[in-house]
Amino acid sequence: MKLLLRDKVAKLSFVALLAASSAAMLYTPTAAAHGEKSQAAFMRMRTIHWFDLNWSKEEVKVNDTMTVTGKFYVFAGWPETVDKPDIAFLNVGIPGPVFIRAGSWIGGQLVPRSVSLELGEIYEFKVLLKARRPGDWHVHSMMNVKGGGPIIGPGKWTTITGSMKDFVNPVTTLTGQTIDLETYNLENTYFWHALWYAIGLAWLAYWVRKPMFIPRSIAIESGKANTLITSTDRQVGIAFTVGTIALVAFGMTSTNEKYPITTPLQAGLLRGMKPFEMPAKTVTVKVEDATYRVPGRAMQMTLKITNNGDTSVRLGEFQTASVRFLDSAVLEDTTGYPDDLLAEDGLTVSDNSPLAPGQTRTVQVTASDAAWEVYRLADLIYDPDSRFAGLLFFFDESGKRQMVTVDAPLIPVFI
Ligand SMILES: [Cu+2]
Repeated sequence: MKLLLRDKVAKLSFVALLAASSAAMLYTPTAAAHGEKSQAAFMRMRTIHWFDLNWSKEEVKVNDTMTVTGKFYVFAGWPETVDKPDIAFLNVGIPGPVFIRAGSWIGGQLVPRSVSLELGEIYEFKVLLKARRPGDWHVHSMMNVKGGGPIIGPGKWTTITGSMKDFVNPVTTLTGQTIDLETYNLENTYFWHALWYAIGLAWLAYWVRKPMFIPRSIAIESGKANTLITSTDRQVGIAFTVGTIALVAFGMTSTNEKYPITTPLQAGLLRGMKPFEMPAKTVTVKVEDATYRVPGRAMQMTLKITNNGDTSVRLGEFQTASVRFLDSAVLEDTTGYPDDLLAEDGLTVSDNSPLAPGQTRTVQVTASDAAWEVYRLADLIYDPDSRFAGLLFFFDESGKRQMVTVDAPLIPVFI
């Protein structure tokens, strides 16, 4: 009696677990952000440096499009622990399909598939997005690197207005038929899912009715395993097998008849992407030392800057992991860069007077902002290889910009 009760409980728990796990698969809650802050700081600082980002709209209606454009520098000092971007895919980081990606380009070339990127090069990119689901969404640029994971760029809040009911995604197939990908053959998808689900449940229901677990174990141990399966069980088993094979065969024939022309999903790798040429560098920078002061949330670098050009220059910006530290006396942001990633006055230079051609000057540069902690970049100091890297932007008298990269060890200071 006791045994039977225990078996019933076990059966019920099994069914409950099954129902719960199926329900969990169907339940997808809305996520507002994507854990960009929890990605290791060294990944954001030493892999892909995103800059000159522009989100063409802050508010967009369902079915309207917007673009995310900018440039990214594939860091020359790519960490050894992350696979090189030999196979990479330009993407966007958004909470699910709230936009559809209508197209993406690197260096003007359409990149619907993976690309091979060269370390030390700069590339220009553009992603065209079409609004699908209303709401406030954080839209990031993103590079998926095989063996490296998704490398996320800066995110900006974008609002989609309107109603998802109105969303359409028409495409013309190679056979000249125009279909709406949003709803195309949806009934068929629902039908087949429901059918296989029902068959699966029927199969389980048939066996769950019988003694399970403990009685079965006892029967097997006492050498009565043969008694567990009746001839009806065998017939049912055969019926399910034959039925499944017949259903698959029928599905395949009817699909082939209805759609005689199909092409496989296209994959492959695009090589030789065109890099973006930045103006020639005339400034050289040597990092003498760099420290991060934990209590002050500030990074201090001693930089030896040499100007080999023919016009004087000033340091206007330091950027790392998408956080921009500006010296407002030299540079003000007019692009609407996300506030939380912009330290408008976060860059202090001990002497930022114009550095004349031919001159060398050693300066103390401090990049301070709550972003070090908020974006968890300071976690870097707990890495076994605690290095930082970033982009320095210098501006000459006519406002022309040049970019210099820095890459050096970072020593934490706790007092
Ligand atoms: Cu985000």
